[in-house]
Formats: sequence, structure tokens, C-alpha cells
Amino acid sequence: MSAVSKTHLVLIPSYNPGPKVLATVRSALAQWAPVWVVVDGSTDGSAEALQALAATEAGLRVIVLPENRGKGSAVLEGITLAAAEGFTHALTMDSDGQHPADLIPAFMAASLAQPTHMVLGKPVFDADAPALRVNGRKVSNGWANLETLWMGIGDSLYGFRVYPIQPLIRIMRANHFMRRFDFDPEAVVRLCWAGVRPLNIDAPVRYFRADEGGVSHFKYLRDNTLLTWMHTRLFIGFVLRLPLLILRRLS
Ligand SMILES: Nc1nc2c(ncn2[C@@H]2O[C@H](COP(=O)(O)OP(=O)(O)O)[C@@H](O)[C@H]2O)c(=O)[nH]1
Ligand SMILES: [Mg+2]
Repeated sequence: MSAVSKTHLVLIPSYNPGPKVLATVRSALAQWAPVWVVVDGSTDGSAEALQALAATEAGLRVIVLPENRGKGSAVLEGITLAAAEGFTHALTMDSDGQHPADLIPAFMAASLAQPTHMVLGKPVFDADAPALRVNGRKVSNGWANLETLWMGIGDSLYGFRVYPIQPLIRIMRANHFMRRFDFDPEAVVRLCWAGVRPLNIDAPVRYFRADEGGVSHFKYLRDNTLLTWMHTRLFIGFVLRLPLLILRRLS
């Protein structure tokens, strides 16, 4: 029997996730309840399969968005509903089996011990991780660290993390960006600016080949363009906040 929390939930945004989705959700349920999946306009039958699983799993709730809106939008939908039900923190993880469900309890424990912080997964890659993605990450991490004056972001892109819900909702309502693949890095930088400090915990990330059930919707040109534009606007925000950030770093 997994732990049942009234404050911390596992939130899984899911868009055409491939064959590993049910095993991924089951592995999360084995560690924690509740687990909520936000089906982001998927067209692969996964909504129905997940709803069937929810009929037998009390800890699972499936929220279905009729159209694809992007990962950030799916997370915002989930945390808005969660806040209305009294939850204070959400652990986000991907639906495609890449993230380590067995670390959910450790991440939740870190968040329970320091609830004002965000708990960030620091990726430990396996040998199959595509070099393009690993190196692209270094660029995004370099920018995110500069934009926050090195306040301690271990990784800007890894989606396995625990967010305090209220500050994240405030930031997303004030900002119409960060609705798609730009969600993870922009959330972490803006939360730092809002005074939410990061805790970093090492967490393995798996890259599956297509024949192993690996699915990615990352599109190199589209998503790197999105990330470049995102860091451009964050850099402008950084320059405007520089006096404040320096004061905070010195205090
Ligand atoms: N790419 C993408 N992912 C989405 C979307 N909505 C929800 N997600 C979820 O966000 C997570 C990350 O997406 P994925 O394509 O695996 O990206 P990657 O792991 O960085 O290659 C997965 O759990 C997706 O199911 C969307 O519109 N696009
Ligand atoms: Mg993935």
C-alpha cells in the first residue's frame, strides 16, 4: 500500500505517451496516492485506457483535456484543480516511463521537510541519452543559472520535480508563456525570482529506443526555437531584476 497524502500529489501530464503509459502510472501508484494524470488532447486511445485503470485504482484520477494545449497548460490545469481540493505541492513526472517513480517518496520527503522550496531532479543519464539533448541542456542550464545569479538550479529542464503549487499558479496566471515545452525551465527561473529556493536531488533519466517503447514529441528545431525565445525574454526579465537579485544574493 502506498502513502496517501492530502497535501502532496503526483501529477502526470500526458500527450500521446506510447506503450509505457500504464506501467508508468502503475509504478507511480505503487509509491504514492493520489496520482492524477492530465491527458492533454491525446489521440492514441490512452485516455480510455487510463480511465479504465482509474475505475480499479482508488488513488488514480484522470483529467481529460479535449484538445492538445501543451505540457505547461496541462500542468496548470492539474494544479488549479489540486489547489481547489487543498493540495499544496505537486510532483510532476512524465508519462512515458523516462522518470524514476521509485524516487517519488524521497522527493516528497524533501518537500515535506522544506515546503517553501522546490525539489528539482538532477538528471543522471544512461548511455543511451542522445548527445544532442544532453548538450542542449548545458546551454539551457547555463542561461538559467545566469538569469538567477547562480541561486542553485541543478538542472533547468528535468520535469521530475516537486513544486509548491501557489507560487507556480501565481506565476503562470501572470504570464501567458510557459504553456508548452518552455514550461520546465521558465517555471524554475521565475520561481527563483519569486524567492522559492531549489533543492537538487540526483535522479536517473532513461532514454528508450523506439523499439523499446520510447516516444518523444521533442522537435529539435521547433523546441530549440521556443527555448531560445524563452531565454531571450527571461534575460530581459533578469536585467530588469538585477538590482533585486544582487541584493538577495548578498543578504
Ligand atoms: N511534447 C509534449 N509533451 C506533452 C504535451 N502535453 C503533455 N506532455 C507531456 O510532457 C512530458 C514530456 O514530453 P516528451 O515528449 O516525452 O519530451 P522529452 O521527454 O523531453 O523528449 C510527457 O509526459 C508528455 O506526455 C505536449 O503538448 N507536448
Ligand atoms: Mg519523454
